[in-house]
Amino acid sequence: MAYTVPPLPYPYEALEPHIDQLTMEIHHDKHHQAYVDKVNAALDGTPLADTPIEDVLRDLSQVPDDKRTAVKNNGGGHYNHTMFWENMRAGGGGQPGGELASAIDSAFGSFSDFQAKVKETGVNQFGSGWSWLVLDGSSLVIVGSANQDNPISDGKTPLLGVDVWEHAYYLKYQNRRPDYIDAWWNVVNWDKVAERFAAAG
Ligand code: MN3
Repeated sequence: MAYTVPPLPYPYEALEPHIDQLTMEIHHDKHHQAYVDKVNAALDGTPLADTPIEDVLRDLSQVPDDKRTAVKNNGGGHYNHTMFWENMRAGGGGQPGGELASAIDSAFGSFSDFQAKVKETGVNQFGSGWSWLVLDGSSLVIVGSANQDNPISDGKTPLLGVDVWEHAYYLKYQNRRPDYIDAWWNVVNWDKVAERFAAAG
């Protein structure tokens, strides 16, 4: 079964005014679709074509040499964006509760220190990439990644990722990546992040 772009779990305009409708349309329908088409083309006819994408990315050494870069980039793009859509919602934002909140406080000092570190990592990511909250063993850490690399390929479990590619914000924020990240906190679906945290623990 080839991979497919999952439908957005909310309307394109649902994240306004923080993420504009046109950005969501292009990002979901064009960018994500292109990653899916390209990873499908790369894996077509290989034994990995029926493997869940997270299992492929967890061990890229299983991918034939001549396809590995295409799969890392486009399979990563598929996985990262699937997570990204799920980790946002209309009327999101605020702060997490429960065990995730306590874990963030003990790892980073406070929720605002956590936010500052995610932002710093995203702002300082040179070129295209992501800023991630991940579980590394039992520790919460923040890491950046270039392009569509995903921490899952380094043995970590991603819980939350901010897409800092220009295509994620340029129409509305132009060069102002810091402003985009500030606004992005208003659409985070903390229930979903808590679910990932609970499943990984
Ligand atoms: Mn993107």
